[in-house]
Amino acid sequence: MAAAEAAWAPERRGEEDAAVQGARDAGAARPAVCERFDDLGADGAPARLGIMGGTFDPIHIGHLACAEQAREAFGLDAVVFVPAGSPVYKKHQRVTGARQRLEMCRMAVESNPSFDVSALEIERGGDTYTVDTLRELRTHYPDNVELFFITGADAVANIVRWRESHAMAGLARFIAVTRPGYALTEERKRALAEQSDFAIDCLEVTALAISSSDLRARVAQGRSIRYLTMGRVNDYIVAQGLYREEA
Ligand code: DND
Repeated sequence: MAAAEAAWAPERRGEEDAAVQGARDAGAARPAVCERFDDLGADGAPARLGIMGGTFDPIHIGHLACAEQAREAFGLDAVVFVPAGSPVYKKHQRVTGARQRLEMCRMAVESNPSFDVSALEIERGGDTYTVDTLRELRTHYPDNVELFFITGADAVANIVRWRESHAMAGLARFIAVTRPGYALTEERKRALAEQSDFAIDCLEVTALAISSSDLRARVAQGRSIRYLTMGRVNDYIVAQGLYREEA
């Protein structure tokens, strides 16, 4: 499939984020982002990096398939999964420890040479906001690397309420993937375009009606989640006794 070309608002490209510029001017050290793709774009050639943010509690094949299909459709050179350290919007619910979620992500992506995992949101500490992550990535990678934040259509519908959403709009392009139960209707696409200055590209991916909450519930009920996530992740969940006591 040809790389999807999107309606990226060109006027935003040249808009420099003050925090990114400040960090670059100060010669901020480039903290490592991930193992496989830290040097992406270092040769000066144009490159595209996908960023798959999530709580990943636990990661499952719905996440992996949507990242893979976004990679293919948008000609992304790599996709980095970034598990949230402390998702602010999930404070009212129990979230598995960051290190365990990170470990599961690593196990899930290991067989795909185009995928990697970054611990930057976990290592940053404090509440996790996507704008901080995008600024870190924008500071780390040279301008010839274009950033694409991949998100489900359900999450993207609220994106204007995310912290500093206006700044986020200038830091990356956004890929909204369809998710069962949340169709990207023309009306919704129009509403998104009208209420924000984001460059949001919609992508229809294979419908997989899988969610982390469903996986947790299954484990708590003693049911199998084999094939709903990668084999090693399944084994890890069993070995660590995760999700057994989920309500
Ligand atoms: P979730 O907790 O919804 O992720 O977080 C998604 C991202 O939004 C994270 O990077 C958050 O830090 C960020 N966020 C949310 C709210 C506020 C702010 C930031 C802020 O900065 O203010 P999940 O682990 O539940 O899922 C990961 C992604 O995968 C989501 O985009 C979800 O919609 C998508 N997804 C599927 N897509 C297609 N088919 C399926 C899917 N299951 C999950 N079956």
